[in-house]
Amino acid sequence: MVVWTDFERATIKDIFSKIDCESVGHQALARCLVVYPWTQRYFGNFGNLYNAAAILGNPKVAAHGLTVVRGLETAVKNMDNIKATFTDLSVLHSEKLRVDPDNFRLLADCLTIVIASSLGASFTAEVQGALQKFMAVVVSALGKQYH
Ligand code: HEG
Repeated sequence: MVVWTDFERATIKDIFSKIDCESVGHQALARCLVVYPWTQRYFGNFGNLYNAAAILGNPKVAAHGLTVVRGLETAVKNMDNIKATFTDLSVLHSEKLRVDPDNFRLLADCLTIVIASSLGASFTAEVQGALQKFMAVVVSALGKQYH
């Protein structure tokens, strides 16, 4: 089981209470699709992903970005049980969506970058440490049902 310090718990809750979930999700998913273009293959039904402007302007990317952040919020509410919380989501990504689990880290990094730029100076090294630990646990949990 993951052990969280009081600082880490408080920091993660604080980050998710402060960020604009819609904007962070949208920007992060758009970045993922631009920076790592092979991730576009899972979103064949999203329509126009032709270039960075099209990706950013695509309402399905915005909507799905919010869905991803809502998923993270579920993990924030269940910090002592993230693996179990994400069992079904991991099965879905593995068996139905067939997402290569290496991609979880790439999206997690994009989320971290967007959150960092939205928090500005308050995104200290210690805050980054807490967020990256949280993302690592999420990435691990999402990859747990792959076999
Ligand atoms: Mg995934 C669906 C969360 C990474 C591709 N993703 C979903 C859903 C959630 C979610 C909550 C909706 C599940 C449902 O309908 O029951 N995804 C989620 C998280 C992360 C992640 C928290 C990592 C931080 N997803 C991820 C990555 C890819 C991907 C890296 C592909 C590169 N997700 C994907 C696709 C769908 C979901 C294709 C279905 C989208 C749709 O058809 O609307």
